[in-house]
Amino acid sequence: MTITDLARDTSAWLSGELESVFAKEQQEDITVKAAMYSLNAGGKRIRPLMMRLTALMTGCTDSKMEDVLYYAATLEMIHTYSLIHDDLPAMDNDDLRRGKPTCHKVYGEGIATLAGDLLLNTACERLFKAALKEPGYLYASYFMCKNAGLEGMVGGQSIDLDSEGKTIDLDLLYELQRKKTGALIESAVVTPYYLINELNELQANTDKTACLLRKLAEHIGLSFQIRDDILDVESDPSVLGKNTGKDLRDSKATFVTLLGEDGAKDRLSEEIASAKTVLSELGKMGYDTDGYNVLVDYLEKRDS
Ligand code: GRG
Repeated sequence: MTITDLARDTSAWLSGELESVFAKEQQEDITVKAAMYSLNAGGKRIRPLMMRLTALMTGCTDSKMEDVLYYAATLEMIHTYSLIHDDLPAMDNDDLRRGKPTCHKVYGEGIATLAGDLLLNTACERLFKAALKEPGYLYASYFMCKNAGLEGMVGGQSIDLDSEGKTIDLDLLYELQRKKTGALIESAVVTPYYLINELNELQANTDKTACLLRKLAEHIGLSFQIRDDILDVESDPSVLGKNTGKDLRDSKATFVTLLGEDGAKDRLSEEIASAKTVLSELGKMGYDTDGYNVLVDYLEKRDS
């Protein structure tokens, strides 16, 4: 099994669900067109890939797998909304995303703002709908919403914007990244297990596998972000599908600006090693961790 196999299988698994998040008759609406433009513009689909891996690793049945797919598409909608808004002139002001012109470059700022709103709102509708149909999914739906909000991605972005041009310390950088990037990755790694076992909050906080999955998510999230910071200084836009050198341009604090390139690479190696230690603990519990080991190896070296 290689990362290419995993990415191909995930993309095939996800594509039909993503095409149908808006009904045919809704697809005439300009905001829906803009949302679908960004949703289907490609992207690594790394969060859905993690959701599939957790589901397969923790013994998902076929019928539950359909629900994991529904939640995977929903998380990809939340992620895509964040990218559309992040690219707006009022935030990062970017014209290239996923190798294509950004949403506002194609549809204008107003429609792009609405497209992001629509993706987030529709994602929340889907989470409510799933929990109405299956009350055992209520905590999983709540968890995914919460991780997108102030305790998660929005909170991280808020610290990020507030820190531009300022000197921040490593502790604040960790908090920023844990929220901005780590929270959605935690949703990806953990939610399938909550769904499969229909866990409530107390069970989610005490179950041994759930605790290990959250630990794994933390190390994967940091590995992902540190590599992202390294790629911003080392990569080429044609490979990365987005512009590079932005962190320096915007005077952003990153693992590279605070630790230097070598220091960031050392931190990345430590996070990868910690992720592997958690995987070996999961392995000792009888879980097949091969897929996650392939993913973690990829995160250390990914070039896009
Ligand atoms: C607007 C609330 C709000 C949040 C924006 C996503 C985000 C928060 C900012 C984007 C800037 C950035 C570099 C974030 C950290 C890493 C990250 C999330 C990169 C993009 O995710 P990938 O690499 O993208 O998974 P693809 O296109 O492959 O899906």
